[in-house]
Amino acid sequence: MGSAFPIVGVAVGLLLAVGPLFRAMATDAIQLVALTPPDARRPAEVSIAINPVNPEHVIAVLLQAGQPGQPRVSNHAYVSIDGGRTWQGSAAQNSDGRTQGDDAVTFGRDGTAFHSYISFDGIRVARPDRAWSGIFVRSTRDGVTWSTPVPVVDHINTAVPFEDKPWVGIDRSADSPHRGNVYVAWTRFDVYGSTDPAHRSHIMVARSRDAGRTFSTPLAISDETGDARDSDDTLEGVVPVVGPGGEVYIAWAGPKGIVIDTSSDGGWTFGTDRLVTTLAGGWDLPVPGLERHNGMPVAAVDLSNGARRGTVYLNFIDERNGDPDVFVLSSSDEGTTWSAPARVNDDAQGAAQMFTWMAVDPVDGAVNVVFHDRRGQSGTLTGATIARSVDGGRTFVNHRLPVPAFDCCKQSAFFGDYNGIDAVGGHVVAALPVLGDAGDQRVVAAVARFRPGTQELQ
Ligand SMILES: [Ca+2]
Ligand SMILES: [Ca+2]
Ligand SMILES: [Ca+2]
Ligand SMILES: [Ca+2]
Repeated sequence: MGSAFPIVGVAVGLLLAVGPLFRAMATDAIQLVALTPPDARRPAEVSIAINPVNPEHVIAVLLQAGQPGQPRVSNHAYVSIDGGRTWQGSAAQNSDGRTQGDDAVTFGRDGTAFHSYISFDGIRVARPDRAWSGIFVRSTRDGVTWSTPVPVVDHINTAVPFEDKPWVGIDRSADSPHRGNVYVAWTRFDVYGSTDPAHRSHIMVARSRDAGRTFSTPLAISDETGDARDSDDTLEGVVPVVGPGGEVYIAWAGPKGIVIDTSSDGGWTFGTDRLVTTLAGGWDLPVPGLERHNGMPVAAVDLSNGARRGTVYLNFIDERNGDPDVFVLSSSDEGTTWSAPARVNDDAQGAAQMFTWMAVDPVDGAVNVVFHDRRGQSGTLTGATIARSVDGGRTFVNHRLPVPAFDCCKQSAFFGDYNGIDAVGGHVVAALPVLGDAGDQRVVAAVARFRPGTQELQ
């Protein structure tokens, strides 16, 4: 199902203004294109991955509201073979007509991509007609043809417990004894949204040692549980990442702040959770005009052959300065000790930054971050920024994306939980939802090509 359709990429704004006056502006060389077609309904929560074998091949996955007669919300995959300039998309399999979302995509070392997502029905309903709660993984070589989705976990005729917010990570290191392992981590709600203190949230992990064909029994790795409300005191935000020696890092946000747990045996056992940082205001950070906004942590490891190979990075948003700011901190000793957080956005205080995501380039080790940004705007007008560090996350250069400022407040927009970004060899592709003048929501891609290891845009 899901016919492919071509999308014409549109280079916007300053690309056309090539006068000498504009050449010095950072946005000159950043290209903004449509990722979703005009008939995509409320696309959001996009994850994006660049193929390390062929960096012109890029896959994005996201959720979209259904057309009449289709499931309420379902997921789609979009593919580019020209580095992110043009895209074509198709709907994911959804034969049960469930609600699908929380998409994540990651490439393995050999150019196989894995897509994880939730697939459910019947939450927040006392006696639903239909109920399911599953997490699935499928794989692809080209982004067009996908394997049959494999359940990591799937409850039939019930959404208790509710399995939520998964992320997929791959061991891509040639030196790892566990290379090729596929890890999926997520939040298990005893009862989703429950205020009963007996109902808890847990961080779960499962692994596959056969390229996603089968998964292990889920293992609870969180030493302390959270509540089940889907807010500050709920355990959420896992992004499993793997270091050069196969060490697995899983960080999440909860009542104490961001904690991390690690595995040194390929995901068979995990250890004692360690606190990385407190989160001022928690991870649930409401901002005007958005249905939901959070600062859950994003993890990445430097797999380059540079000086910082093996450094673990965490990216998050909190309100330690009084309003939402984006931060990055790092560990060069496998998560034992952490640097002080560096503020990524370089504006004065007072404006909200939102929906951060981070990619550490496996070629040059640069740290690339994307977020929505209200700096320099009045009220709820919103733009977007990518920021890049070539000094191990200590300092960042901010580049305003050529996104026309849009007003979230005309409608309470649902952007989900995250944006997408990936980077290979200085080629950075970010994807995020924006609103048009008529309030129409679409996902755009920003393509930037930096000279590897530098701040210089090509
Ligand atoms: Ca979500
Ligand atoms: Ca643990
Ligand atoms: Ca909060
Ligand atoms: Ca701010």
